[in-house]
Amino acid sequence: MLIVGELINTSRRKVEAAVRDRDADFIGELAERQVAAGADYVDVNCGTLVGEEVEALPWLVKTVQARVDVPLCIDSANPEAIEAALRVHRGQAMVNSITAEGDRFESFLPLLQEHGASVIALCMDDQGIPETSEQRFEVALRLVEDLRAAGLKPEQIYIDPLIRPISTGSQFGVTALETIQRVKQHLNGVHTICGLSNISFGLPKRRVLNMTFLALCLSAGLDAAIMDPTETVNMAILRAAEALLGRDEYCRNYLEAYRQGKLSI
Ligand code: THG
Repeated sequence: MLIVGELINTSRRKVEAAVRDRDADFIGELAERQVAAGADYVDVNCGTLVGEEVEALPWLVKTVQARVDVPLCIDSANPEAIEAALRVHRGQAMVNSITAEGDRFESFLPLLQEHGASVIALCMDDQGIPETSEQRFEVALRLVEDLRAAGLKPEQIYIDPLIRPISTGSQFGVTALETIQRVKQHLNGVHTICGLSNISFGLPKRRVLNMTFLALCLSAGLDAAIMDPTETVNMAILRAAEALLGRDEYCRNYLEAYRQGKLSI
């Protein structure tokens, strides 16, 4: 399971202040803590800084990569900000995200081709986010066909079913899980990813829902998660679920996590 650390996001007030002040220590430390906790990628998102992303996003990339040696998940809807960030990124970045919306697809595609980046593809198009898993899979299929026709390999593509809170629709958990299953079953080599914490929005004891949903997603075949790796409960559930689902040979990662004291819940 690939872990994308989500904490460097200006929707969090302290992060927004740090990015505005160009506080490299604060951002660097947040990156280090996530990588030490097990993040394989670090997400960088400054979407709340409207009109400033084109300068702020490449600053984030340089600041994070000065402190940690992992590739970044470059999280923006703005193609100019993505381009500026890709220009300064070292290694193979993950672009977060393309969609099947006509304008968004057209503007992001050449950036992926030029930089050889991986990409998260959201199950939405010009009609919005489809209601059912059948319809979300149809969008995923179209995205994969179009990305492959443009030269991307299946392994470079991460389909995100899009998680909507179960407080706003009781079937939204099932819809996401079914979409993950369909992609894994029908699209050979294509990866799945999702942001976990949205599932519990508007409900109490969110960690209970988040960790249970993480286990269910793993069972459905999820390959990667955008999450808070410093949340020890999630990491413990993750290692346990991997071991139980035969995704951890000789329970090696589970035992290693135990030795490092990382299985406390
Ligand atoms: N899919 C993809 N990208 C994504 C998401 C997704 N990027 C953004 C988001 N969803 C995942 N990232 C975050 C980052 C921070 C928080 C949640 C998700 C967070 N939230 C606080 C909370 O939930 O309590 C609220 C913010 C605060 O601290 O005030 O921290 O789904 N491809």
